[in-house]
Amino acid sequence: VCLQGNPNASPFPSNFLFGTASSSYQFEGAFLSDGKGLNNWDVFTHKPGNIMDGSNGDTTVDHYHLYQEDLDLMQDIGVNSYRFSISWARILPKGRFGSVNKAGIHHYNKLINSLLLKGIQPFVSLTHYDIPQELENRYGAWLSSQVQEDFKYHADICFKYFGDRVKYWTTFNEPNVAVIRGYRSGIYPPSRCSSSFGNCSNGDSEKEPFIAAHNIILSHAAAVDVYRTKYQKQQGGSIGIVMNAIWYEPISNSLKDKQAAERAQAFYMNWFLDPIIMGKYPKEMQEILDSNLPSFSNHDQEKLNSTGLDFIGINHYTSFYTKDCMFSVCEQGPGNTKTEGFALRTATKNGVFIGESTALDWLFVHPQGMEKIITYVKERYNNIPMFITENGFCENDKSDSLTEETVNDVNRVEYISGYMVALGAALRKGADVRGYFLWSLLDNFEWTLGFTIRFGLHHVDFSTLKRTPRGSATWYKQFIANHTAEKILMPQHYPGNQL
Ligand code: PNW
Repeated sequence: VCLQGNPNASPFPSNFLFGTASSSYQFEGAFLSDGKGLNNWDVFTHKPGNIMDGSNGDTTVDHYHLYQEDLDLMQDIGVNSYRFSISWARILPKGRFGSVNKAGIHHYNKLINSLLLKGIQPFVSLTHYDIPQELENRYGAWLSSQVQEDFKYHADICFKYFGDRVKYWTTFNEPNVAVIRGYRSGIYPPSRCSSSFGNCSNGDSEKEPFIAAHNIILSHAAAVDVYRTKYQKQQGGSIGIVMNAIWYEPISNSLKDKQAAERAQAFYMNWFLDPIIMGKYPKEMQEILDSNLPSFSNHDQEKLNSTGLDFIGINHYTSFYTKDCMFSVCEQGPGNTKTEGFALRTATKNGVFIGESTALDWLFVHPQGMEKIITYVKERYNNIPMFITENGFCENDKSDSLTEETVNDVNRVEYISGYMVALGAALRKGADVRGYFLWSLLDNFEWTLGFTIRFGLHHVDFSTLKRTPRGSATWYKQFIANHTAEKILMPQHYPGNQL
């Protein structure tokens, strides 16, 4: 049915992917089962003081064993896709320095086959912040160019064993967040930083994030190269990368603040996407960082040019105001350093927040940011296909008890519906967005915050592992049903005060 021109028609194309997202470390548990090797997060969470509530991902929601139950929950919601990541150390306990763990292959085969039986498309990340600890110990993981060989090897094995059924691959999840937190502030493994940026002095916050990023970009290119040359033709899938994307809103209309917002994007998202898509780092980074920014050899350059991307995955949750600190004098604060492009990020303007604040200090409810970031990516990267690979809302709830308030999650529903309106608006303006994945199906292990905050469409009691649907699960189910029926009335304006 052609509903184009009908202003009330659903803006979502009929083959749009609606799903939920997860990651292996946050969901699987079974950290020592069936031959899995230790990864960087296993080691990190076991060091006292690293995780707020002293917890770890040893068991978490035990998705490794309970995945059938979780797939039933997905089927009940009516999603047609599931985004998850493969635990690298489950496939290759010692990277390329040991053998392939057949039990790991077997596990993901079962998961993928069960998904397909339910008509749910697997959408798979090759890593989501995790790397076998062996590679950290041997050569310092992302700081060494040797890692490119290991990532390529891992990718090759995943394509070989799973690529006949997996049609959507992503190489990395949010490498920008991983390197900023792992090598600048030091709050994620391998906990490296200089004292001016974090609570450690074992690294170099001005150089190492750029070295790690450089190796990640080249590892991505190596994996895409393997896919293109050995697999893509017969398997017929596509491959992309997932970036964390914040909308940076200039705090004023001045040219300086607009340029600051542009620098903030350059030093965050475009840092990875520009080299992968256009073969070079953003000019703002080149100008400001000079010798702290690694350069690509001719050989690297050729690799980048010949590999590229089939789509961009965007994890979008939040927006910040951005203020110029390169040409104007301004206060110290996040973003106002040479390493970050002298662009101060702030949640308030004249004392008013950019959006409602939440349980996370970086998460503000600003649905317009969704439309703006999609439009920005569309324009910068020539209308490349996009997927919203994560979006979601968390609440602060340290207790496992089920209350009316925890089940009836009206704030989450309000957040998601607002962001959906914004996504719909971007689609109507012609953005080529092909899917949306909610973070997340279940409450789960939220990295350094442990189990203190909850992102789930389902509540999980972490002592019994019982899953209970929240109001948002019902809401999402209804939303998908309406939009796949192609007849829903989709509001075209943000509710009341949001514009
Ligand atoms: C993502 N930000 O991290 C991760 O991919 C997930 O593993 C995680 O559980 C989820 O979002 C919720 O935190 C983010 O600064 C890190 O905007 C940083 C930001 C957003 C998401």
